[in-house]
Amino acid sequence: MNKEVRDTLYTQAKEWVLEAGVRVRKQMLDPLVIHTKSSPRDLVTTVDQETERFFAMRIREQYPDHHLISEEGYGDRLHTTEGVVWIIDPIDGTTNFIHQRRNFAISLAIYVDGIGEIAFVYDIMQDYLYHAKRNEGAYKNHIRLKPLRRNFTVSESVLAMNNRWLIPNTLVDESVMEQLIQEVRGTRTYGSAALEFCYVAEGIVDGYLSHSLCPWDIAAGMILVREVGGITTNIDGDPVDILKKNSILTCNPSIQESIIKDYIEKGRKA
Ligand code: 2AM
Ligand code: CA
Repeated sequence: MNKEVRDTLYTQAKEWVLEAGVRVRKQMLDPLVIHTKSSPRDLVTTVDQETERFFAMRIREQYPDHHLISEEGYGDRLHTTEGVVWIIDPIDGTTNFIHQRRNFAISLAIYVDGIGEIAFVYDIMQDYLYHAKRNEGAYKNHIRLKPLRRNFTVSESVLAMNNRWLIPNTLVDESVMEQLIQEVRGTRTYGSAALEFCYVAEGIVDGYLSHSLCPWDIAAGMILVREVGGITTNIDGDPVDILKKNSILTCNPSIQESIIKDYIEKGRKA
């Protein structure tokens, strides 16, 4: 994709993200209509659905040859990353949206032949727009994010992770994760994967670990983290498959190897 085409696409996507933000803020004034999906913890509101529809209709009309991967059913079932693929979560952090009315975001990424070209994560309530174009750096509103700090250890880091790592799970022995939590300066749980990626990119946390995330939770965040020198893999250090669910470690390179070798590998369940 040449620069001119990409810049036009970026401008259009940005306009839609900001417009969707205005709509969400307005819709929040009315009572939310909430449904459960796979479990009582897996929630969706009509705002999630309407926001996704907003994007899907515009993309399909303006770019009929582009593809869409998204959470709430308006997307395509893709088996390849060929072509231009929009990857959208209309509301990332739906539990926060419902219970806290903050700490949720619109996540929108555009991949071309599997390579992340454009990213937006919009924290609607704070009015923070994180954005990036490949090889042009990452920004929070008009401020360019700095390259990630280097040469520090796990004991000097802050990690984003949730407490599911401490309850019986199939991935990593809980006692090993307890050791990791004891070693770091602190842990934080924000409840929006897209924002947690932004915080890694911003350097306010040094890594984020999750058991299982979908393409729309990570697609934009991975681009933002990459643009400041961070790395995103699964928890074994292997590349992420953007078409599937993955375990996730997005991280500052200074501590990535140690988190995998000194902790995850030691407690990895079969
Ligand atoms: P969502 O709000 O768009 O569903 C919460 O820790 C983070 O994990 C959120 O980004 C949430 O995205 C994501 N997530 C993915 N699958 C989930 C699930 N089954 N239940 C709750 N959160 C999920
Ligand atoms: Ca969502």
